[in-house]
Amino acid sequence: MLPAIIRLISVVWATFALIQAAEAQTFRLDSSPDVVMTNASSRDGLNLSGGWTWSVDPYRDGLQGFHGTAAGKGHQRFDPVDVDEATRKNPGDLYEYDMRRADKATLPGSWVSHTPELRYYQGLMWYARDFHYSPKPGKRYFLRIEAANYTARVYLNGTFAGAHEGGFTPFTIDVTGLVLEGENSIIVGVDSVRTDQSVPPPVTDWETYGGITRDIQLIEVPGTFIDEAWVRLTRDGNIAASVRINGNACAGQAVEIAVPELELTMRGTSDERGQVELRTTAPHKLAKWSPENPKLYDVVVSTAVDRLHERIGFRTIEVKDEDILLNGKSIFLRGISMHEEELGTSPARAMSESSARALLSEIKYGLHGNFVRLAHYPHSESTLRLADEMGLLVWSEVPVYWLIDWDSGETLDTARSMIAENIHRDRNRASIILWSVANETPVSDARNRFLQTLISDVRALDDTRLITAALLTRQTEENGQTIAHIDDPLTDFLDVLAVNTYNGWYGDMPLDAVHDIKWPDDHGKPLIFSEFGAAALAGFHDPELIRKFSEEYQAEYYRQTLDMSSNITFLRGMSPWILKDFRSPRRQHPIYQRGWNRKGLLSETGRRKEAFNVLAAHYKMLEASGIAHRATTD
Ligand code: GCB
Repeated sequence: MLPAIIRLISVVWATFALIQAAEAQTFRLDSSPDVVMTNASSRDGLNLSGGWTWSVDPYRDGLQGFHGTAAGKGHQRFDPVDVDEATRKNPGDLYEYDMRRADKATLPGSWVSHTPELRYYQGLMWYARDFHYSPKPGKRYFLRIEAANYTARVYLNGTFAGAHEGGFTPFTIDVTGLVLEGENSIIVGVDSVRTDQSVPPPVTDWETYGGITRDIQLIEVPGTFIDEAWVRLTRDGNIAASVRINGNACAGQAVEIAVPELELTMRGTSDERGQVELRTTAPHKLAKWSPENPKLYDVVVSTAVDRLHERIGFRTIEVKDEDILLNGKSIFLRGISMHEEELGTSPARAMSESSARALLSEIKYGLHGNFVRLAHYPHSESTLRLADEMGLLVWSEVPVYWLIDWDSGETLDTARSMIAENIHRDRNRASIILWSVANETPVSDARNRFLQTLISDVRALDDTRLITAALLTRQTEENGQTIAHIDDPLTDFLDVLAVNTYNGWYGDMPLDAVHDIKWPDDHGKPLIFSEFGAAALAGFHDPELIRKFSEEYQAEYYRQTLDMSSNITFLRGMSPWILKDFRSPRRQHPIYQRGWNRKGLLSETGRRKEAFNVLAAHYKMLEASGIAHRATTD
């Protein structure tokens, strides 16, 4: 018999736990975006991608006068004035810009491709375009920009409509009442400059690609609309749905979710916050999504006045001891890392669906892969949808990279918003199995606290995926043997351990010693090699010796590292660095690099290097030997 006080404590605790569970069901945080707009591209409205005029503004003259006061009339580039007409009327007026007659570029795409002078430009850029529209009474209107790098200010018909920080996640601004009948003007000021408080910080190992790099859309929805629908398979075999209605009449709405192919319908009524949580046992005939069978179902969410379509795959992902289980079966992740940068000699981060398909096809069909690490920031929604369709498992991450200002509350808020925007946008993607909160960050108490906050946000927003971070290791020498220790304190908070390891490329370890490194199994958790790699200039062969930057060196590095990996009993996957050579201003060897990080297995134009074949052969062997799906449960 428990003493009364202990019973009381357990009752209070149990009640608290129930409340906690109920709160977890709210599926939103303070850092969640006000408007999610699930499957935004399927919504009515107007795609505003295409021709925009641009005006470079390195001194931010359009925002501020030279004594720090507000910009004067002839400088306000957000003002939709027709400068030519205005100066005809008042010939004495002085304008030192003219957005209507400025040069034109096609958006989305970074300004690096507008003109060669902008190749290394960092600063403010103004973009403008006009569009014709007829807003309908009772409808609501939103401007959505899928990505503007790094901060953006949006003006509609001269009125400031909203701003956003973060170069890789979407933002949706309510412009109901600002859209006019007939001609409209939209002007966006995009500033690529990052400070030490930004995420990522100013120094990275990739090209910044300032500008508007993903689609721009004017969205039209009913006054009360379905803002978000997250539909998934839970680990206990239910189909669960969380829906959020936005609008004055959001409470008490009858909501229906149908998966016609499964003859499944769920119904509920939204609460006072416009939210509804539904769940039902998954039908027996449900075909689970996997790389081998990337089955997607049409899902229709409806209310009396709105209807939202999605394509969703259902699968489970979990960890059991040192295994990663996809649909209950142990899986080995045969992956590669990839930046959001299209093939070609002058990429501009204009990642169309066909550019993404070309790269993902090299992974799936060229390398025999089943996994991609989308580094080092959220990639475009269309790439994720493609991964769903093609059957590639995905690691998704936020650019909490290298040296973040761990003590800054603002930086933490920025990172929290980013991860929330990413998760809200992508929670319906079966392909994503891992959310990563950081890459190669230096251990400190402040950093640990920062990352633990992100981890608990991720757990609150998504209880169906696994959490990881790309960590660094500590190496020791014992009796002539190199031991790699994974002793970052963050390991306690991660579901899957991940490390970047570059022995044989960075440091002075000879190549033929790499295969012999030992990896003690100290955590009882699965490990992924989130990076390893060596650089080679495609076509560079030195007949005399195996040397850095030659294809032979890179290939031998892969052989050695893959050999090493085969001895690690708790290794469950890898995403070597990297699929394709990518732009990086840090890399300036005049012969081999010239602004490119050459660790790609493909050159910038897609030419396969020798190491590509080494990894492809390894993955083919793993696939054939069934290591891809080693049954450990049922
Ligand atoms: C890393 C970083 C990655 C770099 C890579 C390299 O560890 O995570 O962003 O590009 O190394 O090439 O050194």
